[in-house]
Amino acid sequence: MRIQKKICLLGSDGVGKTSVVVRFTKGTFSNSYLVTLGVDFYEYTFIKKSEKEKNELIVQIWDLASQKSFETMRSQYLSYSNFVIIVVDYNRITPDFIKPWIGDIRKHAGKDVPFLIALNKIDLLNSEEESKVVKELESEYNVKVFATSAKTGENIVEMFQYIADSLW
Ligand SMILES: Nc1nc2c(ncn2[C@@H]2O[C@H](COP(=O)(O)OP(=O)(O)OP(=O)(O)O)[C@@H](O)[C@H]2O)c(=O)[nH]1
Ligand SMILES: [Mg+2]
Repeated sequence: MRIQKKICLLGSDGVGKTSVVVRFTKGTFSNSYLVTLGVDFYEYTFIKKSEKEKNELIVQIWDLASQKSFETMRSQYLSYSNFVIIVVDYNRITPDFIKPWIGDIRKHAGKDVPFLIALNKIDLLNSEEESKVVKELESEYNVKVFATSAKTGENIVEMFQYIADSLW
């Protein structure tokens, strides 16, 4: 069996959307910042083998630009998503950096489309603070939160694996 699913990455400028998906699909990280214009596409295949068969889950990952000027384009790209990741920079966790994206998911992807928060750049935070912030966000938005670092790779594979498990 082969199935194909679509995941979108949303979030404010410079939070690390591209870095997260590049870390996952290519295993690399760059300190330099290159703004995403429009959308970038990535693909990854998850394989699950049983005695009888080999199953493949092909995920298309859409890395959506954050700028206001791409709003119309972004809203169209969000449709038919099976899962959305909102990437948040741990330095900027006020509702302004989260709520509008949840609104966009509900409006353009669909009201039942699942999403989670990647609390990124966690390499710059100590672990005590990390678990406190994760708990606060989880209870405030009633959503699963992964503390990630595209730089060190922390929780990147775990997060995509969690999503894949929910999509099979
Ligand atoms: N320390 C640290 N820096 C990160 C991490 N993720 C991304 N960065 C840095 O943050 C900057 C922005 O990263 P991008 O991945 O380009 O951000 P983006 O969300 O794709 O930005 P836009 O395309 O403009 O929306 C770059 O300089 C990255 O190197 C991380 O986990 N830790
Ligand atoms: Mg980008």
